[in-house]
Amino acid sequence: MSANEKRILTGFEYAKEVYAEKGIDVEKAMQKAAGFAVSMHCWQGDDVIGLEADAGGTSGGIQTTGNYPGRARNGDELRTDFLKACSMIPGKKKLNLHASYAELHGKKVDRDAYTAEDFADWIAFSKENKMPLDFNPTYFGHPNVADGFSLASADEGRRKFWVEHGKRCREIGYEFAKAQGEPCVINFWCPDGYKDTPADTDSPRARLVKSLDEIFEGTKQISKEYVLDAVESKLFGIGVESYTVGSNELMMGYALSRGKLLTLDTGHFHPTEQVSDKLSAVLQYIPQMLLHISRPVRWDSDHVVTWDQETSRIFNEIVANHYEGRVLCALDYFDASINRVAAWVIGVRNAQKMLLSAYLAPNDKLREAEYAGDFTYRLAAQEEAKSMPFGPVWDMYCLKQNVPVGEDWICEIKQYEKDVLSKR
Ligand code: RNT
Ligand code: ZN
Repeated sequence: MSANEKRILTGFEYAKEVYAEKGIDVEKAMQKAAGFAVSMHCWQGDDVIGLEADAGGTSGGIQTTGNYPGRARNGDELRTDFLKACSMIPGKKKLNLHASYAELHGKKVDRDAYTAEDFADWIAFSKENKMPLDFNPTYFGHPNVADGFSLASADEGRRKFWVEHGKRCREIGYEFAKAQGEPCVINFWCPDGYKDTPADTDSPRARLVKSLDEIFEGTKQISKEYVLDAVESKLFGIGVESYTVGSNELMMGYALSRGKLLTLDTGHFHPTEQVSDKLSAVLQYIPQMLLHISRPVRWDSDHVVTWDQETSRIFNEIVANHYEGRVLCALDYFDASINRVAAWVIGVRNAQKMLLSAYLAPNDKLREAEYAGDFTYRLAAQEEAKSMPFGPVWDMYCLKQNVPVGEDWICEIKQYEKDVLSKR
C-alpha cells in the first residue's frame, strides 16, 4: 500500500464512522453509485461536428464555443479520447452516439438510409470495451434542415426524409441492443422553430406529432426490451427564440399519450425553473424518463457540468425517491474552450460525485422528521449533511474503481495533451 493509499484509508475509516453514526452505510452507498449508469455523450469530443463526409456540425440553436487545440477529427481519435476520459471516471458508463457519427468510408448514403453497418466501428468498440450504446437521430447540421425545420417541416419531401431518418435510427438502435444485450435509449430532439412570432403555431406542432407517430408506427415491431424511445422538449434556441415546436407541453403530452420517455434537459427551461422539482411530478404519469444533465449559464449554453446545488438536488431526488431504473441519466454539454477530454472528465466525475453524495444523504432521518412535522430538524440536518466527510469516501470510491484519486488525473490529461492532442 502506498503512502497516499494509507492516507486515504485513514480518512475513509474516520468518514465511515461518522456516516455510520447517522445510520448511513458507506460501502452500500459506493456499491449503489457504481451500479447507476451515466450515459456519456460522444459529442463533447469533437464539438458536435460528427463524422459524416460533409459533417455539418451544429445548427438549430446549439453552439460550441472555443477553439482549444486537439479536437478529435475522426472516429479513431474520438474513440481514443473517449477511452482516455473513461479511464479517469468511476462508475457505470454508457456511450451516447448521434447519427451524425456514422462512418461511411466513402459510401454515398444519406441519413434516411443509414444502417447499423455504418456504425460497425462503434459496435466493435462497444463490444471490445463492454460499453453499451445509446443513440440519437440527428435533426441538425444537414441541408434538409437549412430552413430550421425537420420533422415539423411544411415541405412534405423533407418531412418524409426526416421521418425515414427516425425509422432508420430505431432500427440501428435495435441492432445495438441485440449486440449489447441491454436496451438502447434513443432520444428524439429536433430544433424546429421560429425566430419571430409565428402566424400559425398549430400546424407545425400537428406535423411534429404526425411525424413522430409515423416513425414509431413504421417501426412498431421493435419492442421496449430493445429500444427505449425518449422525446426531448425545449424552450428556445439561438435563432429560434420565439417558438419551439417541441415545447415542454407538446413533448410531455406526446410521451404520456404514446408511452414514451420524456427527456428533460436541464438547460431547456427558464433559468429560475428547477428541473429537480419536475421529476416527481412527471413520474406520477410516466413510468420512465431521461435526463440530459447540462449547465446553462444565462441561456442553454451547455457548459461543463459542475457540482452545483440544483444538479445535486436532481440526484438527491432520484435516490431519495428510489427512482433508479425510472430516471435514466445522460449528460449533454459541449465545451471547446478547454481541453475537451478534461471537459468530459470534469463533467462526468461531477455527476458521479453528486450521485455518490446523494447515496450518502440521511434520507431516512430527514423523512422521519418531516412526517413528524419537525421541520426544524429537517433543515438543520440538511445543512449539517453538507459538511459531512464526503471527500475521503469519494477518494476511496475512485481507488476501488481503479481511477485516479483527487487531482491525479489532471497530470495524466496534461501528459495526454502533450503526447497525443497537441500533435493533431
Ligand atoms: C439541444 C438538445 C440536444 C442536443 C444533442 C446534441 O438543445 O439538448 O439534446 O444537445 O442532441
Ligand atoms: Zn439535450
